[in-house]
Amino acid sequence: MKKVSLLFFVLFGLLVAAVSCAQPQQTEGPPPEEGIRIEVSRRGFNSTAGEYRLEVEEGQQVEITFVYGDKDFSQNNPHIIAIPDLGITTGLIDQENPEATVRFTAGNTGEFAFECTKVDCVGHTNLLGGILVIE
Ligand SMILES: [Cu+2]
Repeated sequence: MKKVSLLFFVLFGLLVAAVSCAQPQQTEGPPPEEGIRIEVSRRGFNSTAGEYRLEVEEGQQVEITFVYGDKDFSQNNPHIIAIPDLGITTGLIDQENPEATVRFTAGNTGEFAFECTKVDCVGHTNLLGGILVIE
């Protein structure tokens, strides 16, 4: 009888070990926020001339990558994107520097304009209607 109960405990132990090994690994903390990518071109933000709204949650860690979208254009067409009320600006976005990433925490709720500040870019008026909505 002792041998049987010993065998039972050994088998039970192996079963517990097998099950716990099969559990997927838990990662600590919430998953990182997905980065937001917005194409910037003479056609507008993501080819949207006029108002372009981007909504984020209050308190969210925001990462926006602005991507040069004028590669199909005959000339280099540099842009600089700013969110003036949040004191955020990219460097030059052009053929040589086709991506610019900004990171910030979405603080107070509200609507904050973002636009191209390179006034001589082709299609400039299509890049004046960005609105970051923090809700
Ligand atoms: Cu521009």
